Amino acid sequence: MIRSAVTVCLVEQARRGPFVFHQDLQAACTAATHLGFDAIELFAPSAEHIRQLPLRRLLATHGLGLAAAGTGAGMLIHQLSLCDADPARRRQAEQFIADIIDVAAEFQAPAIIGSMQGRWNDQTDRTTALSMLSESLGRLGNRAAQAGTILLYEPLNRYETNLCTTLQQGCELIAQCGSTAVRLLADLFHMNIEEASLHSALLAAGSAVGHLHFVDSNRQAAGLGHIDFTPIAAALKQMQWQGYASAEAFPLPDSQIAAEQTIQTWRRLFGQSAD
Ligand code: LER
Ligand code: MN
Repeated sequence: MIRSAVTVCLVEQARRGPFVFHQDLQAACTAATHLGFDAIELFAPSAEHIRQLPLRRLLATHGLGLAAAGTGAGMLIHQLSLCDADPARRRQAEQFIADIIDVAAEFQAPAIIGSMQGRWNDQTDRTTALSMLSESLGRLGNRAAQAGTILLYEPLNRYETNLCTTLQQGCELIAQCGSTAVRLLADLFHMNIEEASLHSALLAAGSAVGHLHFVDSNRQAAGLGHIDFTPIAAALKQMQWQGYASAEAFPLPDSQIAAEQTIQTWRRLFGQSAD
């Protein structure tokens, strides 16, 4: 079953970021549940912040799950990354993510490593950066497995990372990281920039795909850009893929309309009547 999710951002520094709902968790849960989403995906400042939220109560009263928790605030607020040249900063980056893995696991949800992967640069060459990232993915994946969940690794487009930009590169990285609990997050916005064919890339990655950022070519809600979702949905059905299609889109023209547009497209593609 392909379930629907919608992003909620509680990070002040990401107020203009590609998240459907911003700042007000309760209002976001109310809107998500009214529209029929299965879950929310949370982008929060830290694990400690998540622990202080009334998250369990809000999810329970709205009948929602937690699809995943982002870790990008570590980069955005603290400029941490898993391939920092400074070993102490790398340890801090890993700890920041480990804490989010632990709290997300309490909700049976995975953490996402996207921007926290970092970039290679003058201090850290590409091979060294990739091996640092791979070692961290191995340790963090094992931690996720111990906590009863998986870890999501997200290839990003070339303007956001210079490490892995395609699902194929992501597959190679996670295959040699030393943990079997790491899966790929396939973000259709990044894939639209980097992949020759979105549906072929998904089919080739197969069971390595653990989560989808369900969004259009222009980072707006699915249906508001030029991605052809029909072959993507067919590929996911052919793969018998199970997971969340989570809307990581700008709140354009506003949060409510972006959420409505997403769920309409999700229903057309994955709703029961679409089978
Ligand atoms: C940012 O472009 C993005 O896709 C996030 O999910 C990465 O942290
Ligand atoms: Mn994404």
